[in-house]
Amino acid sequence: MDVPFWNREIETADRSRLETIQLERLRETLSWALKTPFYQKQLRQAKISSADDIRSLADLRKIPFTTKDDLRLNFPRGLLAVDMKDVVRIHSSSGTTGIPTVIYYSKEDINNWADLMARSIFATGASSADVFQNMMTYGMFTGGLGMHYGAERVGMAVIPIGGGNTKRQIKTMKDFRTTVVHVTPSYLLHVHTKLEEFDIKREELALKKAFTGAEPHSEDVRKKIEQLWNIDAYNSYGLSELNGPGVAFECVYKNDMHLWEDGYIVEIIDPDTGEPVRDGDSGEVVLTNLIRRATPMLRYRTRDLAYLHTDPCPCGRTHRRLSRIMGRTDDMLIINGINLFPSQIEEVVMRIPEVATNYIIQVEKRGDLDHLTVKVEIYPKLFLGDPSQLEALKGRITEELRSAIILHPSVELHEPNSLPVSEGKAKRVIDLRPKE
Ligand code: DLL
Repeated sequence: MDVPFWNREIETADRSRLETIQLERLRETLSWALKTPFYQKQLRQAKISSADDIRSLADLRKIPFTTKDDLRLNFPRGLLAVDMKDVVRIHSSSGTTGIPTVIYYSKEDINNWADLMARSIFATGASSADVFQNMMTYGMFTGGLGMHYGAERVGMAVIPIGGGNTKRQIKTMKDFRTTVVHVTPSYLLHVHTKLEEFDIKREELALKKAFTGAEPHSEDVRKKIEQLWNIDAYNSYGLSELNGPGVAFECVYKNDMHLWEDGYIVEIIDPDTGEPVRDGDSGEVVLTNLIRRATPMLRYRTRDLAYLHTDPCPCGRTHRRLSRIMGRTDDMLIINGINLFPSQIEEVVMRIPEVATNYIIQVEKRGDLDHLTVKVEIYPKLFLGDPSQLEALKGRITEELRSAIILHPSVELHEPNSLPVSEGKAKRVIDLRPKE
């Protein structure tokens, strides 16, 4: 397989070289962090007063974790390390609690981020020959502008269409002969259901690749996207606190995401104890940003659950690969005392060939007990057949769910496009239980 590199030297650097770079950049990041009110206090408590207190990568563990609450409590300038005149971009998110977080970027920070993005794009084999439709929301969300700058750096023809307006998305794909899209997986599946309605056939489009990310999705969702669209889909991971997209990205081999270790230090910890897990075990992803000056980020607890591959990738890149995100420490549902991650349900339903592209998980109280309902869309032709077949399908889905998750859910079958859909990140779980 042809393995393209944006920066071969750094992407294939051996471990000791990468670690040397990491230590040097960690020390720099620490000195920038010490310019912020938040880290001054945080590091003083940990008895760290200068970069000299970090002599090896093992010393990273002396540094306390940073959490989303720290960012919220120190809004708006508690983590700002440079003068406002050196800031060229601000991204902010409001999140579910309504208390915002903010990330500032200097010119150099944007430059570094664009480079990581360009490297990620190149790793998939995309290039300046591609027409790139950026279907992620622009604005404060980092998925739009973050990817945009990387795509321009690669020299792609960028269409900054942003999220939503499905008809326009499809028409634009056709008019400009789009070859690569950047989109949430759930929205890309939804767009496929609309091709017929807008009278456009897949063969009229030039689409070859999709960069999918910003929300959890299983390997079966990737397969569904690839089969329905007849394209290659590459998983892309990132979060606003660590720039945005471009933290980890799949290469042409599509066997999980290279995490750019000259830009970030990754740790996998046990979320309960904060201690590192054994090599290859899963746990919470903790990230330190090595190349951002305006808002340094040390040991950020992402709440995302994943593991690191320990075996090398055939592409020759030495940067370790992060698995698919299996869930978040804060999206676990407790149903009648049983722990359940929404991804466990997705894995079951998306494997069933009759299931189409969308599903919803609903939890409610019935008397004293929690009740789980899984609503799935199925392909329309199934509604035309014998109703007993629908009953049989429902029974099969219920049975497969029951054996995978122990709980006994109700299953509802719905027609395509009847369940709510989002043009950005999907909202899969509706929890109607009263808040305690
Ligand atoms: O979602 C940044 C991004 C944009 C990544 C475009 C990829 C593509 P936030 O809005 O801060 O930033 O949300 C970050 O989304 O902590 C994960 O829980 C989830 N997430 C992001 N990418 C993936 C992925 C952007 N590939 C949060 N798989 C993260 C699973 C993902 N979850």
